[in-house]
Amino acid sequence: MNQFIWEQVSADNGQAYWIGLNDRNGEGKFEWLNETNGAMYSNWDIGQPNNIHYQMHSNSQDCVEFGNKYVTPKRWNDIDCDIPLKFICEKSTTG
Ligand SMILES: [Ca+2]
Repeated sequence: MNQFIWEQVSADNGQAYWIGLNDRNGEGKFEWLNETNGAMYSNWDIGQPNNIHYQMHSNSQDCVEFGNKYVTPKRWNDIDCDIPLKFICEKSTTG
C-alpha cells in the first residue's frame, strides 16, 4: 500500500475505506476494479478473508476494506459490500 495513501487513511480516526477489491464474481477469487490481471499482491489481516455472514447484514463479505480501527494497520479485511464506507480513488496521470 502506498505510504501517502496510508498516511491519509490512518489520520482519519480509524475510519474504514474501500480499496477497490472484491470477489463478487466468485467466492475467494478477489479482483481489482481497475485490473484484469489475476496475479496480485495481497495484504490480508490475520484470519482474513473469512467471509463471515453476520445476521445484521444480508450479504456475505465480498468487498475489501482497510483503515478500520479493528483491523491491523495497513492490513485488509473482507466485509459486506452494502456497508457505506469512504473510498480511495485512482486517477490517471496521462489525461
Ligand atoms: Ca472479514
